[in-house]
Amino acid sequence: MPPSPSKPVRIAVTGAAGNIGYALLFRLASGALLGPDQPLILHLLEIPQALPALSGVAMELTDCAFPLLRDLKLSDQASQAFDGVDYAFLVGSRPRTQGMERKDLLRVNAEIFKAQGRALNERASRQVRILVVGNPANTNALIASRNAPDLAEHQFSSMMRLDHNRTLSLLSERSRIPVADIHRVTVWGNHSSTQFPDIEQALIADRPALEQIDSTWYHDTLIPTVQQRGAAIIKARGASSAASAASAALDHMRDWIVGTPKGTWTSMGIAANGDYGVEPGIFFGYPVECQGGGHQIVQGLALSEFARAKIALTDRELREERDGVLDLLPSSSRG
Ligand code: NAX
Repeated sequence: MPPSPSKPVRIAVTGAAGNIGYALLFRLASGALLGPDQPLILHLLEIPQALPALSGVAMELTDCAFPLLRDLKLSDQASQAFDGVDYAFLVGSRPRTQGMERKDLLRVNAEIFKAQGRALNERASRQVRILVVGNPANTNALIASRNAPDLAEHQFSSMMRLDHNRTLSLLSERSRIPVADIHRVTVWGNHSSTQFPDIEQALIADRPALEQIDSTWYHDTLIPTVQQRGAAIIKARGASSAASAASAALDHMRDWIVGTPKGTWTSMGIAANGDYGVEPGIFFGYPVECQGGGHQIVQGLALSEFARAKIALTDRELREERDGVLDLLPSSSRG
């Protein structure tokens, strides 16, 4: 018997004509997120100037004749693009241009994510899951979430998974143990150079990582390499990491939907509730277990003084980012 046709799910991608969009859309349409039996409709949002480029991407998607791809909707209006969507990848954002201060970048993007939060609140499925990739991702997620009072805070997340995957991969290279046998890595805090890739709880082939990895390499090589990896890729490639970011976005969303394997966890930016001394409300990279479509912070980890200091540093940066956009943050009371 052929599988019974299931209802298509609706997936929004913003910044769909950009680099990450180009790496993400074809994998989504081929079933990389929800498997080979789940049809989907892609809702693609761009700014008006990028609609011609987006129509080219749409032609290519059509030319792939993906059996799962039932429809494509292109728009420059967030309210149209988010209509009824079950999943939203918020990738599009304004890049930093020459002479632009970091705080100006924060402000222009804050306005974008305020408007998109409102549109998601009005138009998305009530069960929508939202992943913010566009930088500054953690604070953009905070803004979108606070401007969507009818959706729950836990429906929003920001991407730390690229940093998490980079950490796994460096550990694998160093220990010569496959990535699949490395567990309990965490990237805490902001997706920025203050992030803290933490291997103090990690297991490599079921044994503590710190018994196998020397602490000098951990402190002086692994941490700065992960923190600076984005810049290193731009320098080498002349363009930012797009394929690995798209892959990480799929990993993030898939774990959220399907669950993290038993005995391990992933890193996700989620609204802090004070756990591990982090300022409540800010979106912070935490060790997270996903189950039954939800996520929760891993509890009870014993943190070293070194880890606490690193977490405090990235927490401080996120508070400062939040303080720069306070006027765009309605109170957190939700409907
Ligand atoms: P691109 O500049 O190639 O693409 C961005 C696209 O977003 C453009 O096509 C632009 O027209 C569109 N856009 C701008 N404003 C928009 C709006 N209001 N609504 C809809 N679309 C809009 O950048 P790309 O390399 O794709 O990166 C996208 C974002 O991901 C950047 O902010 C980047 O910094 C961020 N990243 C985040 C990562 C993370 O781990 N959280 C890692 C990768 C990446 O650096």
